Amino acid sequence: MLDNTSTKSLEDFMSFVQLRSAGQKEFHQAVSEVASDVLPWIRNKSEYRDARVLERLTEPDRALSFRVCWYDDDGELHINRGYRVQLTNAIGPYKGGLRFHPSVNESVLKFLAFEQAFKNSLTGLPLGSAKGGSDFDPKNRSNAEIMRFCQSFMSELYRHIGPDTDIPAGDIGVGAREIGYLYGQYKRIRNECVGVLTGKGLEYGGSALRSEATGYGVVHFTQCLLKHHGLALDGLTVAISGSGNVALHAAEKAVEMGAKVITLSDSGGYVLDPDGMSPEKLAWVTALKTDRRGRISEYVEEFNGEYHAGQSPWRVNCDIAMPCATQNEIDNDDAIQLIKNGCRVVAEGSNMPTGKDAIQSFIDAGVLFAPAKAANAGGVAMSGLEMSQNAQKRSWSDDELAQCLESIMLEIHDRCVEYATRTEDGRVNYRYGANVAGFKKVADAMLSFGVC
Ligand code: NDP
Ligand code: 2IT
Repeated sequence: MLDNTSTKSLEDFMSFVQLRSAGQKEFHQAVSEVASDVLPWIRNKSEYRDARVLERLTEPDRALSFRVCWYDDDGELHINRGYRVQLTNAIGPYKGGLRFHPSVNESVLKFLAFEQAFKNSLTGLPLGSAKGGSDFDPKNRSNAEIMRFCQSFMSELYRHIGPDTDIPAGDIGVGAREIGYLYGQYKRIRNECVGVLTGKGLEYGGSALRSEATGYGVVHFTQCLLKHHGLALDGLTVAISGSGNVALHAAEKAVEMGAKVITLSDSGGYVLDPDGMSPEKLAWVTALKTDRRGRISEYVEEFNGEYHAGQSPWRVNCDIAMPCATQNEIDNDDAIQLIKNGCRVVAEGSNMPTGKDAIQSFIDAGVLFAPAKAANAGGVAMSGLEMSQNAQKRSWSDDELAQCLESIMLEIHDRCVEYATRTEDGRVNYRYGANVAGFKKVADAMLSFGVC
């Protein structure tokens, strides 16, 4: 066992983490990004250092993995691996999404659960942190296959979750359809109608605005950041990656607020529409992706524009970049190109889309950088409000929830600003502010519990 590494350099701290989680590179990346801000902040705060709070947070409360067997439509048996990483319940029950994607492994879920701890803390709501999912690939699977997979997955997961214990939700590959199948199976097993999942359908206990909340929240946060620096969204050009839940709702809200959205993407490539995407064009993409489950390349057959196969949208001229697809979408070369092309703001819709050196390039160049744990927290915040509605057994109106979302995003912005460092010309370092503000609440709760 290494000495108390909270008192040492980032390198020493990371060697402690790497020793205990060999090969988990996404997890190391997420921890290193947080530790590079939190370690200097706790340097003269012995209460956190002596209790080794940051190190304890790098060891999940528990990480479960389980076998998931299911039959495809041809009667062939498949075996996938299911996971739930319960990172900390210091400030509330474990809370975080489920991801179904072939890239899912323990490292990816530990990074996502680690990020979730600080994000959930920033919302101001009593939400602990977890993440789960499977290496199951839902692409090109029939509804019946998705249903059988979800039923088999929940047949094990149900024993580890509960409305006051752990409340999963959606993420990549898990949307309204999957949440329906998962909740249906939970109900069959437990014979209980409770708020054990969020992102539920409106007919069976879901919250208005949950599906929109992450993307809308990214745009609300961006507006707060722009306003704080004397700027406005109206008339700015936005490049967005992804064409799933987060990307399409971010695009919709950005257009509503007067911005011009010129790109969307999927894992095949990106489309550039120099005229900008209207609400009608975005509605067409939503139908393409949710009803027909088609490819973004079809956009240019329907509308004007260019399709760039195998590329991401970071070579275009834009004022704002909003990565909304997956982790590590923007490397340092992309960052340098975006800066050259006039990008002034990066707002992360996806989790950890920007590499550590790319973040530093943005900050050094004076680009305003909104980290995921702050900018995309609207989704889990609305999940928290879904839990409150389920506990009260009532539903709040669209207007009430829209107002709650806007004010939560403003509060998150202001929490970041309160703890952030600033450049000489007054630009806020939101990465630092989000990491420290997110850490402080979880750490203070952990200190109250003693050593556990
Ligand atoms: P969806 O499954 O709805 O959409 C994901 C999008 O990203 C699709 O367009 C998909 O393309 C693309 N994508 C996924 N993996 C890759 C990859 N390896 N390379 C290129 N493109 C890829 O997921 P969400 O919109 O819900 O999630 C997007 C991001 O936002 C994730 O990082 C998620 O963790 C984060 N997030 C989601 C929240 C939510 O409430 N849903 C809340 C907060 C964050 P294709 O279809 O071709 O795979
Ligand atoms: O990354 C995330 O914040 C989510 N996928 C949403 C989690 C949730 O519990 O709503």
